[in-house]
Amino acid sequence: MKIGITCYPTYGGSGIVATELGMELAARGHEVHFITYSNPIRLDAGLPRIYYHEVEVSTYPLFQYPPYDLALASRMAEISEWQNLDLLHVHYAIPHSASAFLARAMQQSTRRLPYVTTLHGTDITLVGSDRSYLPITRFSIEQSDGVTSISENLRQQTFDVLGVRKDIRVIHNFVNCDLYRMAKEPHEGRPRLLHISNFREVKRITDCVDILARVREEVDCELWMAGDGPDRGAAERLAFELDVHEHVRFLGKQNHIERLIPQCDMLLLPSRMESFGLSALEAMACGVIPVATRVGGVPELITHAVNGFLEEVGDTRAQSKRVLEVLTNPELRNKMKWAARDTAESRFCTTKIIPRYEAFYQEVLDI
Ligand code: GMT
Repeated sequence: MKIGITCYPTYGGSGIVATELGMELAARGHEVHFITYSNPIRLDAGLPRIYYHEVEVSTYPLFQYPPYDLALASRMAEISEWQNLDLLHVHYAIPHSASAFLARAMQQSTRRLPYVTTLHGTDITLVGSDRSYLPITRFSIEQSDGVTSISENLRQQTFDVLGVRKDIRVIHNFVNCDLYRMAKEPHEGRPRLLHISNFREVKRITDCVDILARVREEVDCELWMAGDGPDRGAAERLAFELDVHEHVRFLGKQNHIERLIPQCDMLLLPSRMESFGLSALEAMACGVIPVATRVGGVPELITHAVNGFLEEVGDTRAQSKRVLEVLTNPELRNKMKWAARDTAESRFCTTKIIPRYEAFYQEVLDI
């Protein structure tokens, strides 16, 4: 198949899933065309059958807000025609789904250009439910030729919050289990906690610092913070206030997260909301045990006290206790890290999930 993929190319779970999906599809013989405003961060554009088409948004004094969604629709329409694409697959409903709707409508009458929309989370739970975007989000989702959601919980929320009346196929996030592997040797030095995100408010990254301070009352350990975003300053300030700043390393945005994760012992994911929790899955594939919050689709991945822990949002005391439980009990740690790896391998490996996307595309094309 010839597939056009659009996503947010910057740091964020939806862009990562879209990029890795594209690369996996290309590895399986499909031709994949990324149509985005910059090169997706994890994209290896040197791979065979991968193409990148930039969306240029020109500005004009009249435009207080340059119309990116229109530039995207134009680019989608022309690339689809020039490259003879079979379908468009857009990740994150706003505004990509509406742009794909326009691109589809712009095709010559003899040409069919179906589009698939994948819902990732905040496109429904935060932005999509905002009154200014709700009608167009619902419309462009319902107009899609196929809709997928990355968890059962998000599927249900799309019905409940947005009132969408259309079938939605659940296709969970995935991980490449050959790339994301357990460390061969234990790392040197003290235990290491890890957090990975784009440091937005919804991620509650200051909770990670609070958890570190609590754990450090009993066990000497450090915290690695991978990523960047608006709440970094608040986390740094709290680290000073709690006198743990010497034990927190802000690593910035990381391109090879698969090299970083195996150097850590536990992953913290204290989010207020999480439709799935891709970073927890990536950690689990490396045998790094997650301590997360019981929100959204996370329980579809983590089974409490088996392959990770689930605690209430904001309860840093309970979350730090779970960290201590693992760090002070090598037997429990060993059992849980293998259970985590097994979950990733048996349910969420690319080998299991990518064929589900391929089958879904075929269904859409066959309609
Ligand atoms: O929240 C993020 O880190 C980014 C966000 C996005 O939409 O880019 O992530 C969402 O999509 C990921 C990939 O499908 C999911 O694993 C995350 O759970 C989801 N984030 C939220 O729901 C907050």
